[in-house]
Amino acid sequence: MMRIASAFAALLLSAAASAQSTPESTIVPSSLGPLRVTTVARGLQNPWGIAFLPDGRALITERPGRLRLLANGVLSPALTGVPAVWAQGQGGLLDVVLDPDFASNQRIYLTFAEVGGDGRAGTAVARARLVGQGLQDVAVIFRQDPKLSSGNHFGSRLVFDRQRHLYVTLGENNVRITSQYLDHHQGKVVRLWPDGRIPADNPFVARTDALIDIWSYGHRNAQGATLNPWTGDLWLVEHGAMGGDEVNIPAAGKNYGWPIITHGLDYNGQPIPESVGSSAPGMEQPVHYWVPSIAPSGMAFYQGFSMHPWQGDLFVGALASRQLVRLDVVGNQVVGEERLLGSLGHRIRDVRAGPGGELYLLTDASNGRVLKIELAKRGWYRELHPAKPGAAPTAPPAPRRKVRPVQ
Ligand SMILES: [Ca+2]
Repeated sequence: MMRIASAFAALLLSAAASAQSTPESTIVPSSLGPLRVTTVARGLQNPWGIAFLPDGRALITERPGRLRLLANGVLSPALTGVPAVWAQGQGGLLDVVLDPDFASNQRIYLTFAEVGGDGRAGTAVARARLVGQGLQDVAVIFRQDPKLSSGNHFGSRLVFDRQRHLYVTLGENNVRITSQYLDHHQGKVVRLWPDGRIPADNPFVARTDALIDIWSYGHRNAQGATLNPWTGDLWLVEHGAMGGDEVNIPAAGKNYGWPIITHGLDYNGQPIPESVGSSAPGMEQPVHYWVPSIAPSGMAFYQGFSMHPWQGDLFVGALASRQLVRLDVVGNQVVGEERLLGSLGHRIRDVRAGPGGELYLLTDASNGRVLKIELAKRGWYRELHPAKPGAAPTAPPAPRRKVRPVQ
């Protein structure tokens, strides 16, 4: 019996090894040349965030509450020390990012849904040190207050800027009007120091009627955010209801309008009850929006090889439309849009730039995957110098229009 069991185990191991040594790869078209899509790993349960370590390994969250390491196509068991999460609906273990000084302090940051005494949940942020196969010195540095979610709209992406402010996107917990309440964390972006302290130059620090960690408000549910590497500005994508998904560049103290203004409708096809239309004084317009909805999630600017055809482009993962969206960006404007990977049918949860100038995606499924995306034709740009990781670019990408203009 033991012999059969070990033979079976050996067979499994050999099957796993062969799966790793011959990763599944496919070619799909794009306006900038064919793309190679490679499955780097599979078997992840609703993976949500991926963060690359300096040594090339990657941390990946799974929404039920596991954090795993990916090394050479092999997933580790769940790391120890991860905070307990409320894995209901859209809640669970969500984003992961590294500290800007990870190489010296081994710190990472996680967002997760945390339940309160009345059974409602909110977004929380923990930081910890990654030591071997576990987390140590785990501390919760932020809690959404109050907790209003019964399973919807947690946000929640984490982004560091160049001054080491930590931005956290917070969903409105599906309680629409709270996005406009400055004494609520719902529908906000907050700006913190890495230990949870509040920067003295946050926009509402002088207000007695506002939470002073708020950076911007009037957001619905921002499940994607990233730093524009050329401007240093935070960019985010947020879900609309029926239409009206938005790209915004949240500025200090500004109101992005939800639910008072929106380019979409409620799910029943009627106007959002609180809405006055698509614009109003004192409320910011998105830099780009989608009708019908694509359900945007993770996003990343491409900053790889300096002359790469993707350089300066913004990639957005879409859940509902099951695509990778490439946006042509000039300055703070979106001037073109291309839909990619639609033939593969994956809900795309996260998009990150990888260490070798590729894009990495997470697919949202019970058997979720890590996909690597690259231009299939290895052309002249490969000869050029790659950008140094973390280095400030010397010049913004030249303005250009590569695909059809946005209507
Ligand atoms: Ca808006």
